[in-house]
Amino acid sequence: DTYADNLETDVLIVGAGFGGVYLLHRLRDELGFKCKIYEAGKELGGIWHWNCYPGARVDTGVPIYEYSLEKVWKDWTWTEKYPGWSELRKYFAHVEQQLDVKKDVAFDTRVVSAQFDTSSSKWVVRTEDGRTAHARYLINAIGFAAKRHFPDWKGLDSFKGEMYHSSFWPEHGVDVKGKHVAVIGTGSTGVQIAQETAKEASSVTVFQRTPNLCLPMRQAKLTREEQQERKKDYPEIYRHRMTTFAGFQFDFIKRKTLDDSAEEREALFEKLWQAGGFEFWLATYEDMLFDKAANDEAYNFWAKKTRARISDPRKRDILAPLKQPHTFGTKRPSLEQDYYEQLDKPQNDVVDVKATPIEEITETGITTSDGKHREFDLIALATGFDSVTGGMKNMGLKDTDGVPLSEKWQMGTWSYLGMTCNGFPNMFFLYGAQGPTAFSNGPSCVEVQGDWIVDAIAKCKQEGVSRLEATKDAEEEWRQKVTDLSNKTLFPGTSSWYMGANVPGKPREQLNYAGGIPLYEKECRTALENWQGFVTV
Ligand code: NA7
Repeated sequence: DTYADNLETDVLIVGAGFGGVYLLHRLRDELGFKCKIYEAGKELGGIWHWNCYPGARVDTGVPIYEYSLEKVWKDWTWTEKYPGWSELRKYFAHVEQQLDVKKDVAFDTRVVSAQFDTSSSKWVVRTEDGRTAHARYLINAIGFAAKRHFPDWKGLDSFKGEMYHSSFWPEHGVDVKGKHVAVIGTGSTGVQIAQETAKEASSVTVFQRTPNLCLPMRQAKLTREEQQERKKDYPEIYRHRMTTFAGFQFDFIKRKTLDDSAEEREALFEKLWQAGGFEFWLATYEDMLFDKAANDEAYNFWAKKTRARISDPRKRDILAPLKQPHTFGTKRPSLEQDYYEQLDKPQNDVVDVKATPIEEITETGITTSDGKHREFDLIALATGFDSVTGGMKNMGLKDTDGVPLSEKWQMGTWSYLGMTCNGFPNMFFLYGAQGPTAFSNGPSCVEVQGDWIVDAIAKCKQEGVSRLEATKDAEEEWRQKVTDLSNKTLFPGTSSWYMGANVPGKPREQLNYAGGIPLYEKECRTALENWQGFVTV
């Protein structure tokens, strides 16, 4: 029984999003392991279960943001190029129909502690409501946004209107008609909430600390026929996505920005801009994220295009300043449809909270440091997450000496291959720290790492290995590799959640592997060949 007080299983997976479901399917259905999933939410889907705020939508176009499993894509049809959250939920219902996952998922089950018992060589995992599971392998598939971030503003609890963090949005929606809405934060989430609520609310005021250098989404309706027609190419599309840096259908072009003439550059930028989506970010010149002069060209093009869409000069200078607020693409650009036009409307506003930070949330609204108090009916907190590491630090994981992972990772993050940790034998994680995570398409990352984890577990079984553990040296080397790769890029110079810089007190370090999926896969596969960097017992 999946909900047993004392659950015995070969593999315990935590999280039933893209990662957990993929692992369960491969380990259970292809390799015959006994597998269970513990999931804190009430349904499959991970972030698409939690994210039901207005406008929540995936920023990766069909058919890239989905499983490469033919069994799943064969009979599935999307209605839009960039699907919204409710369609992603339907996708997971379809996944359930095809893969029959749920019988092995315990929902409403939050893990609060886990430690490897060296005498039995099994993980002992406890849940919030007092159940215990024993498993030979533990896999954390909790995603990179499992722990919410709330800044500690004075008076946060005193607001008498409605206030929701984006990932706690009421499932059945909130009627914003006639309401004055504040959106705090301009990450992908804040941009989507502002753009969508502006269509119905009386007013929307965005509190922006850093401008999001948004790219045009160019949403499109999709027909069943055109998708059916394209499906003959899907196997090749999915094979190809693993050969690209970020696991997409496109890749950086092998040319440097300043090698082209100004006209050629303008023409390429225009082409990428018209294509929409992430192309202007990830299908551009190969030096854009490495060279400041190259990056300036991208920023200037972005600013020219975006400023032209905003008629109010004050708003224009806040949303799309002439002076680059940070190097282009070193914070996650959101895709937008009419974000700028919506905020340009007279009833809507944008407040620059870098210039005048939020000082207090009151019973009726928000006070900024210039003494101005603005009243609202609803405050949307789009302030993000303790991204990448926060979730795993929050699960009560302890190493074999009883030292919490939160302590091990207090001054920085140590892992091997972004999937294993010294002191945590037979534990794997994916779509987390020091993997391609934030620099890749989620399903691509999950499949690269998931396949590796599946093969590692199969190899352990085949070789009679009862305990697989990364060495300390291997961790040090991996951390160095992650840092070196990042230091060649422009990412370290920008305060972003990629660098742990969004949560006060969090160590500043690169949290993601910046070498791209093909190189990452090669490194992981080499290590697997002869257990390089591991101790096996
Ligand atoms: P993000 O991208 O972390 O965005 C959070 C936003 O909240 C960001 O604009 C922050 O400004 C802002 N923020 C955070 N703390 C404050 C304070 N104290 N004052 C003002 N503004 C603040 O989270 P999202 O949910 O939008 O997106 C998460 C990822 O999920 C996304 O990148 C996708 O990959 C999917 P800052 O930029 O730090 O100045």
